[in-house]
Amino acid sequence: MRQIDVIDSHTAGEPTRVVLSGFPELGDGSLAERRDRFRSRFDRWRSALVCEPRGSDTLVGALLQRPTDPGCCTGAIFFNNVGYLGMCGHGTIGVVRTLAHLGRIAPGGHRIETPVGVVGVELHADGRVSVENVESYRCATGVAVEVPGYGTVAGDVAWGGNWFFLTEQSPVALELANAPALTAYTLAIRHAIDAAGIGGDAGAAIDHIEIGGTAPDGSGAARNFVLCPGGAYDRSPCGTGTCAKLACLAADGRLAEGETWVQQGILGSAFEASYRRGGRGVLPRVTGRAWITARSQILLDPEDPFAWGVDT
Ligand code: PYC
Repeated sequence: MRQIDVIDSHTAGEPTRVVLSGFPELGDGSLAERRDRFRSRFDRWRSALVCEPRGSDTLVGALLQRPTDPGCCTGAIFFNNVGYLGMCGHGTIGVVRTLAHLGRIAPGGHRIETPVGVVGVELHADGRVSVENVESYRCATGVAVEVPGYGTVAGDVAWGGNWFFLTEQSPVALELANAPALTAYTLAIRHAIDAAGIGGDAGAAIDHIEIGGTAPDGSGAARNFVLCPGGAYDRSPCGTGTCAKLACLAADGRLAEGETWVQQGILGSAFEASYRRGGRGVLPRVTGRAWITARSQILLDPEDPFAWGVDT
């Protein structure tokens, strides 16, 4: 049987599975090249690691890699139930917490290489983790799309390490009880923007839909609902989605450089975020916390008909 060593954690409720060893060698080259090799030659390992029966639609995998940049403590390739992510904010916080759990890093600043660039991270003495993400920016504003059953929905297209369509229109309150309705709505938006040919830079597919609003408790706190590429909603406030949101807030003059933005997700758990100005957009910093939930060995039994995962 093949054995793969993993550590599971959750960041603000959203799970991450860090793959430590037992994965096939992806060779040299940039993290983007190795991500492409992972996709073309070893994709069934992705589904074995994060899909049922060992995982779920919400689980994000993080495959640790030798960095090409000697200043980085590790490289990481993020993947989910349907494919690969450029960056993953909650996943990066999970990776840092995992490396700390293993005694591989101490509190302080570190760097992690991803397929979309190097990100800075800081492990705080109290266990919180800050991520200094790749530059995030808005590439289109006031994009209107006809969404069958919902009418015209207007929003922005922004990059936060993944591509997002962000709208502040929601048919229901942003609360967990409405997750099925919010999922149906955001899926309908995604189909509509695909059908309308709306994309990010160079027509890149927009695979995350983010609704921004306020918490239903009357506090006025910012809350979001984020649909992930595989149809599940992010249980956390979505790190890259928070960065895309910062880029839009900055572009609209609604958040000043250095000001703190507290972003709740649909569970009510929160990230704290701020930005510095970048060349095209903003250089975001997002802080959150992850907890280790399991250390285990994934076993791939050649006799098991579902050894390589089930695409539900
Ligand atoms: O935290 O960036 C994030 C993320 C992306 C998809 C799920 N979580």
